Amino acid sequence: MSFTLPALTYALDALEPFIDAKTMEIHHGKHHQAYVDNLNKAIAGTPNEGKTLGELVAVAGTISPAVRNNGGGHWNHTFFWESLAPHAGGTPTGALGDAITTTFGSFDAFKEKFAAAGATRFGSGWAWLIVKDDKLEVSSTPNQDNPLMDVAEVKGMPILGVDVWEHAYYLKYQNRRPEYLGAIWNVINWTKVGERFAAAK
Ligand code: MN3
Repeated sequence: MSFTLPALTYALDALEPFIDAKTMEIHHGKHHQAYVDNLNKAIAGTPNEGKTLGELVAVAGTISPAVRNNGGGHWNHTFFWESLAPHAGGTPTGALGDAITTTFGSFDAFKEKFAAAGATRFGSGWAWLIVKDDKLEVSSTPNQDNPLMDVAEVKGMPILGVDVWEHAYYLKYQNRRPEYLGAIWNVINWTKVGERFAAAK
């Protein structure tokens, strides 16, 4: 059994104008596909073949860099596509909205902290909102690492992840990563993030 690229649940141009169709086409169809293909190659004929993606990610520090990077890439991008939706964004409500206000002071303060985590991640990586010891926390990881990995500086259960690799925004935003991180709030699927929050508690 090998890993496969999950189909998007929305059209490539559905996140316009915030994330352009060409970026989505290349990001999902080329970059994510490559992580899947390279992960399958890296585990073929090894004891890691047949393990779940979650099992591989949990032991990232003890497996080959190819499995760590491509397994992380597959996990992170699958999670990212599900974190986004057309006609989404707005302000999270319910238990998640309350927890964000309690933890960060306000939704705007949270957004600032999250964007800062993404903007200051040197090189390529990810910004995260995680649940750690029943509390919300903002963190970031390098490359294709994530907070579920044994190697993560800050470990926890991710409920939102945003890709800050240049391939995620360069066609539209070029070097303006903060602008991309400002626009992405328009397409965050807070319903999904709220479900993850409920499951993580
Ligand atoms: Mn990416």
